[in-house]
Amino acid sequence: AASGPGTNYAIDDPFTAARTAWWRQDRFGMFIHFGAYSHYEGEYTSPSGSVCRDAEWIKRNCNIPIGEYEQFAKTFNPSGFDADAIATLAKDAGQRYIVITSKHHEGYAMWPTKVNTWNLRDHSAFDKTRDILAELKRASDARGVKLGFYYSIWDWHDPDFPNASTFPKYKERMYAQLKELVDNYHPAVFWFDGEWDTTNPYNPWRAEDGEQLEAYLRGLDPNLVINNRVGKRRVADGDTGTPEQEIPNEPVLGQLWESCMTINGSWGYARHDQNWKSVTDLTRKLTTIASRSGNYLLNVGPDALGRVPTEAATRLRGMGSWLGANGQSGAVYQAESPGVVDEPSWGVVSRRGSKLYASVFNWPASGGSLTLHARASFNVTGARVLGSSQTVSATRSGDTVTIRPSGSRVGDPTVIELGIATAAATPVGSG
Ligand code: H79
Repeated sequence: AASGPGTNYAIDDPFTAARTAWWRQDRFGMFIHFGAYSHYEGEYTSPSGSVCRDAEWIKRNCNIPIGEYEQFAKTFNPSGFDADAIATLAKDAGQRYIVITSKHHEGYAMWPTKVNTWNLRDHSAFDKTRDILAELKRASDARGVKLGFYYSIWDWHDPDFPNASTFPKYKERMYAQLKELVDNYHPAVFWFDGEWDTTNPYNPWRAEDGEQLEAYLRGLDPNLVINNRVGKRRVADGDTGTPEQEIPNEPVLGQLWESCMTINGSWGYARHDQNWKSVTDLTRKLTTIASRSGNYLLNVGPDALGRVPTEAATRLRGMGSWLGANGQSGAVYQAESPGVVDEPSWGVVSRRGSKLYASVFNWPASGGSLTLHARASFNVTGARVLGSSQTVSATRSGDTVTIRPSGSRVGDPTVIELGIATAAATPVGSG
């Protein structure tokens, strides 16, 4: 593909590009929100004694004066950050890549950047010999898990950001930081955010800044997978669309996509937030996303010491054990939207090659059946319930496929595998 400022990378077709091949198959990643905000653990008590709760937005939403925020960051000491434990957790969860915040809106760099001192090395009580991004890179590599970086374009700390005349100086520093990240840690992904900033008196980010930034990154490493929040043209920017806390209703045609979601209700660690989603809920979301050809980037927020909350770890391992029994089959990894059937009311259906994988959320009552509406001509060649020896029949009549299991469910979701034979991709009704 052509490169250089002004290149429209939408014509570089990320759907088929070699750089996105792994990403299109892997489907499930771990998002990690970790920064100086984590030191508050979601709660700020002002000098007058009033308590304000938030998470990674605590500085803004609780109006913490910058001097106070900087002072508090000096005591940030995430000595419990254990990269091996985190990479093992991701692996056990069946997550094949990790995206960690290298710098969130607060502007605080989580690696020893040489660009400024507002970073975990120079502005904390943390061990000055440690570099958590280097640790996580090593731990991820050792387990075959890919590592990527979130990087906020919007910066609340750098005074040169929200000002047209000084913005070029900010941009130079941002480019220098991104080069440090590429040179030092060789990330697989860049996940930008905050280009949409609407709350500043002045947001300097223009569409051409996005195009130029993307070209710059392609020049640093042509294999980078880059999300669409690099710029302001949305589907024309980057490789991957980024629905946040939502699942698109249909397969998205214009761009590869990845739903990012929280495992409780917060991105950054928040002690007060015990709103943990269940393993079933999370697994249903994962299969739903995969059945619509998307990826799931599921977030955890380590606490002030850098430890992933037990409640999050337990749920991730629960998903991993479900994936161990069902995911390898094609219900998730390498799965795509089936194309040949409509999404049923009782679950979702994904496809890998000549197999359909029906993830059943609502199991039929004894003697009952599940039906699928076919959109193309294919024959059903067989059916089985994963993790069960029960017989299951699947027959097609007209455009209705009827599935009759004979026993009870083995999990939620329970996966039914259907073999299909497509003679030709002929639409229903044309013979
Ligand atoms: O880092 C987490 C949040 O702190 C940050 N993004 C996630 C990954 C975030 N901060 N605020 N918001 C998200 C809410 C703003 C969302 C929107 Fe949008 C910005 C709605 C419209 C513009 C996201 C970006 C959805 C569409 C574009």
